[in-house]
Amino acid sequence: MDIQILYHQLLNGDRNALAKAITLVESNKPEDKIESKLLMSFIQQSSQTSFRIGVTGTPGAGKSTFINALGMNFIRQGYKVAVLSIDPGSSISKGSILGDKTRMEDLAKQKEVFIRPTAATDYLGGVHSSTQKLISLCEAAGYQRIIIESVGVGQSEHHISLLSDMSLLILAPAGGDDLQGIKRGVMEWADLILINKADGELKAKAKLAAGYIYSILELLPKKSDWNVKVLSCSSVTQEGLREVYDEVDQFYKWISKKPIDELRQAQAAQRWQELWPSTCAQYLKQDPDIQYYSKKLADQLKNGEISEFTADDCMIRFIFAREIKQ
Ligand SMILES: Nc1nc2c(ncn2[C@@H]2O[C@H](COP(=O)(O)OP(=O)(O)OP(=O)(O)O)[C@@H](O)[C@H]2O)c(=O)[nH]1
Ligand SMILES: [Mg+2]
Repeated sequence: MDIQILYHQLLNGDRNALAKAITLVESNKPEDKIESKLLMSFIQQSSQTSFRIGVTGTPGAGKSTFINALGMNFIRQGYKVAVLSIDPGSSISKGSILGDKTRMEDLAKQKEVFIRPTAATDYLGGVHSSTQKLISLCEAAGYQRIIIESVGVGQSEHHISLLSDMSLLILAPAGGDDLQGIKRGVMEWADLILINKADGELKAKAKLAAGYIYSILELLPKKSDWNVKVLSCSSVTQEGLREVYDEVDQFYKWISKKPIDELRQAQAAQRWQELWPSTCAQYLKQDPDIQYYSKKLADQLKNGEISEFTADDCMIRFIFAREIKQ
C-alpha cells in the first residue's frame, strides 16, 4: 500500500481512504503496524481539528438515538460529522452494528457522515490508544464534529472524557429508582447530563430524575467555571432537544475561548501515563524470547517448582538483563 497516496486521498476527504486507513490502524499484523506508524506520522502534520463530543451512559439509555438527532443538527449547521462507537465487548457483535445502523438511520443516509463501530479489544488503554488515532484520521479527512459513543462500563466514562472536548452523560429513568445507584464518580467528568426518554409515561419520572441528579451534582466540586446542567429530553419525540443543542453550542463557544492545545496536551499526558504500562506489556508479550521464557516459567509453576512470586521476580530480571544486553 502506498501510504503517501492514502494520506493524500484522506486529506481530500475520500471516505474509502478513511475506512482503509482505519482498518490499517486497527490491524494487529506486524507489517500493518509499520505502515500505520508511517501514516500516523503524516497525520500528525495535519492541522485539521474538530469539536469532539464523548457520549456515554447506561446500556440502552438511548445514546445512539440521541447521537442520530445531534448529528443531524450538526449536519443542518453545515458540518461534516463522524461517529465512532466503541464496543466494550471483545469483538464487534453483529447485533450492535445493526443496532447502531438502525438507531442512526437518518445519519447513516447522509453523505457528510461517517459512522464506524470499533472494538475495544484491549479495554485497558485500548480505547484511548486506537480511538485517539481514529479521531486524528477523521480530522485529517475534514470531519469537524466527531461524536464518540461508549457504553458506560466502569472506567469508560473517564476514558472517553480524556478523548473529548465535551463529555455527555445520558441516563434513562427506565426502572424508576435505578438512578439511585449512579455513582458520584461517574458524574464528576460530565459537562452535560441528559435524562433521555422524557416522553409518554416516563416524562414525569424523567423530570424527577433530573432534579435528583442535579441535587447530587450540586454537592460535587466544580471542575471548571463551566456550569454543568441536567436536562431532560426525548430523542424520539425530539422534545427538549433544542435546549440540548443550545447547550452544546454554548459549550463549544466556551471551550473555543480556551487554549485548546493546552487541554489536548494535558489529556495526552494523562492518557500516556495511564497507557504506557500496557504498551510496554504488549511489546514484551510479542517478543519471542520473552514468550519462550514465560512458557518455561509457567511450566515450572505447573510442576510446583516455583511460586508465582518467584516467577514474577525471574521474569522481571530476565527482561531487564535482556534489555541491558541489547
Ligand atoms: N421512548 C423513548 N425510547 C427511546 C428514546 N431514545 C431511545 N429510545 C429507545 O431505547 C432503545 C435503546 O436505544 P439506543 O439508542 O440503541 O440506546 P443506546 O444507549 O445506544 O444502547 P447501547 O448502545 O446498546 O447501550 C431503543 O429501543 C430506542 O428506540 C427516547 O427518547 N424515548
Ligand atoms: Mg448504542
